[in-house]
Amino acid sequence: MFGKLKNALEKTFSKISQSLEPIKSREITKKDIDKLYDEILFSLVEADVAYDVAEKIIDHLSKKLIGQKIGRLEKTERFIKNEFSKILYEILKNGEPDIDLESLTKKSKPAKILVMGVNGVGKTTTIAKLAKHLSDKGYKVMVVAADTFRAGAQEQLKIHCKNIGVPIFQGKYGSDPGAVVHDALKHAEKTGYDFVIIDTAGRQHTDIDLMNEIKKVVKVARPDIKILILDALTGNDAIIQAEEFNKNIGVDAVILTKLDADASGGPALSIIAGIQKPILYLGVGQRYDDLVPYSAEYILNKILS
Ligand SMILES: Nc1nc2c(ncn2[C@@H]2O[C@H](COP(=O)(O)OP(=O)(O)OP(=O)(O)O)[C@@H](O)[C@H]2O)c(=O)[nH]1
Ligand SMILES: [Mg+2]
Repeated sequence: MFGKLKNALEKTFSKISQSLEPIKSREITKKDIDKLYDEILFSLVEADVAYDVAEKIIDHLSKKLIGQKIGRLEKTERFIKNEFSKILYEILKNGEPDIDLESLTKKSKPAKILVMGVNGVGKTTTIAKLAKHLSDKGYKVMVVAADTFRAGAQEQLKIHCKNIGVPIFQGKYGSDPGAVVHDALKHAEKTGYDFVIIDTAGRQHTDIDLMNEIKKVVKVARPDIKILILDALTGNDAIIQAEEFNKNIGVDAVILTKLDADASGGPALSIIAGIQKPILYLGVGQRYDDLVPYSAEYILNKILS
């Protein structure tokens, strides 16, 4: 996970400190940094960090370095690493959520979680992980298979639910997902569930009909939280997905999946920096327990450890 970015940063730290070594006797000037600017930018962009994020990191670093006096090489390298770590932490901290799923049950019962996103990002798998997580904590959870569109979607969720021991409310293929959700919620209210998690069909944000369809589901479900699933591997496109879903449906929080498959790290960092939404969890594998709460520390450790 994140090897490419980690290597790029390590190289950058030693490159900057080596380049600054000859000017030991005086303070670092803007001119010294300007000479290095393109090189640092290039190494970050090469590790798939979005251009504007890379610029933000370097601008911060420049501000910190200008006026500093350089000490021994190792000391300089440590200083640079420290400053990198601070700016990365600041960027990553923005994604930390001020909401948590469990608190939703305090204001509504059942608490309704709507999960949405484009095709194949990991919605159904993440729902199984979430359902298991909440059920393990002692909550009564029901999952709704409102993907009545893709062949096999109902069966896929049914297998997950059987594996984790959580009940499923299924719909018929081709039926209106809004109607499935309506019936499911009626059932859940009667039965006394704490959480209802709604799985929806994958849809491209450019598909007007399918975006209208999910608007209808939202109207019927009145979810307590609308979670957008984003695939860490999609990089910049994930930011566009977040903007479009937010504009059309409203996004309360994000879960970023497939971090384990992100050999680079740059795309994940760029998504976290770019989406301007709280990130609840990270998907870090295909097993049910491969879901970790998002924190700046977690990502920072993966990038800089
Ligand atoms: N490595 C890895 N794979 C994941 C993760 N989350 C989901 N996947 C895999 O991604 C693939 C698609 O997952 P689904 O859960 O079916 O995705 P979906 O968004 O429901 O797909 P549609 O319903 O077709 O839109 C599956 O092979 C999952 O095992 C993750 O965190 N890490
Ligand atoms: Mg699915």
